[in-house]
Amino acid sequence: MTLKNITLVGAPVDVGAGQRGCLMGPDAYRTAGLFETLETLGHMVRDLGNLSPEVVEQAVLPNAVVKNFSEIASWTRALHAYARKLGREPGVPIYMGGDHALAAGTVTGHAAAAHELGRPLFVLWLDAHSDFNTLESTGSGNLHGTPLAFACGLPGFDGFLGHPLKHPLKPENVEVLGVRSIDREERELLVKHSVGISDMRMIDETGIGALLSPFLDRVRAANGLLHVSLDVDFLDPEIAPAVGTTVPGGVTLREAHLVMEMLHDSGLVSSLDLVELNPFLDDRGRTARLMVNLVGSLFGRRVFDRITRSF
Ligand code: NNH
Ligand code: MN
Ligand code: MN
Ligand code: MN
Repeated sequence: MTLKNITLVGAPVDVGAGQRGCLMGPDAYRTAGLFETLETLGHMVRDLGNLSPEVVEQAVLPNAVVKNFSEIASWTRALHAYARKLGREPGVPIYMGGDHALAAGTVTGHAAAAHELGRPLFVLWLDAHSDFNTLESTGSGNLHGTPLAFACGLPGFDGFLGHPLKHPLKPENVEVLGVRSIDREERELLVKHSVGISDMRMIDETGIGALLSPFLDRVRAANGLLHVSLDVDFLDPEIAPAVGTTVPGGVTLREAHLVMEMLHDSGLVSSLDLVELNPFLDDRGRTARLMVNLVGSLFGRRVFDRITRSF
């Protein structure tokens, strides 16, 4: 197994979500043993602690319903700069959220770094939602519903970085997997921009592995970098209750582990977001521990290895 240099970064942002509490996420991952899990697998792990954003001027909003725009713009700028720097170095950063608005910074920072390395960035968005609202289309005004649209260069987001996005993702290099809740206008935007989408029906009919494989093949064929953005609500709420936006009918434990194992085997993952964990809603830490377990699978733990080691 290839051992990695893994960098943990906490991003305790929670004003992008409709409910408070995700700011406790980074500490919940630490408490659930994320560092130790990765270290036990043999990786070199460092924890850079939690990031805090720069101060931003009040911005003029295109849509009065949008909440906490200045705070999210501050986080976006801080995380973008950080991810851009980490993305040029060898090793795999793990961004411990925090709500999904943090991906506005991490994904665009890694897209900029990939551009500088002369490689395309691909994004696997594991989520019950597609987070493809613009500042115009959002009905809730919660900015965690918008980062993928921003990262794909949709208009109206210049306030996030204070200038237009220079290196947008190609929407066809994105795969949204596990989706089961899309807003009406958001759906039109996804279709218009040809974003790759695999919903729960496709997972049921085809199998999650058969859907993921061709995407990984494309990343490999393009010599691409792969950013994975894992939203807790990708998982079925029965196994992962600690999230403000549960949607029934989610991905099972077995499907989620298969995805993580396939990602590990591919060797392609270059950066990872862990988002939307709300420890305030957890049941004795079980969602945090499940997420840590999944990350363990993504970084090489196997049931078979465990059996051979302990018997
Ligand atoms: N689409 C909805 C919105 O824009 C929900 C987004 N909520 C999420 N996304 N949890 O992952 O408000
Ligand atoms: Mn999300
Ligand atoms: Mn450039
Ligand atoms: Mn979601």
